[in-house]
Amino acid sequence: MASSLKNLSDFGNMEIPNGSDMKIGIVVAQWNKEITDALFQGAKQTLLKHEVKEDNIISISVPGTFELTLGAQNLLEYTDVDAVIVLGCVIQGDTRHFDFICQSVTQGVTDLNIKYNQPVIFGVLTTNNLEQAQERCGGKLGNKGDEAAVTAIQMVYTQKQLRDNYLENFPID
Ligand code: DLZ
Repeated sequence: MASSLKNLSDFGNMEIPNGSDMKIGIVVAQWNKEITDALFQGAKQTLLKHEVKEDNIISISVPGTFELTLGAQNLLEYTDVDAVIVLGCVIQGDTRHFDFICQSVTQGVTDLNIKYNQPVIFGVLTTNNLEQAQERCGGKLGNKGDEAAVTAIQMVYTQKQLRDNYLENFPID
């Protein structure tokens, strides 16, 4: 679990499916913009690397991490994306705001996965300080945007496989 042991951009020997037939939405929070811009660049470059077409990457921005859930819901509701990645960065402060935002977005994203039966990928950094966030958006611990992009591709692939195989074996008249 501890990300200090893992580089977020290192996928080892993992087989990563080809994304050329996938459409992916990305919602980016504008709070801590220096960090979330870097997360976005990581996610986008990783999607392109795995052959998701640039025209099939649809991105929108929202004010803060709290708004990521509604941003993702809007993409699921009004576009034909196969998956949505939410990118944000919440840094622990002196008050309990951190806890409420983290709790809200975690539950919100979980609920969307179930409600839409589509992958909504959690690319939110929740750190004690700015330095920890910098390490995880392209620093020495990799980029959580890369990890989120690979996760999106894997989840879309798995879901397509299940749908295609099910229809092949149990065709609907
Ligand atoms: C208000 C707030 C605070 C204190 N901290 C963060 C943060 O570290 N990261 C982040 O993405 N957003 C923060 N916000 C803004 C909230 O997410 C939200 O945009 C506002 O509360 C308005 O709903």
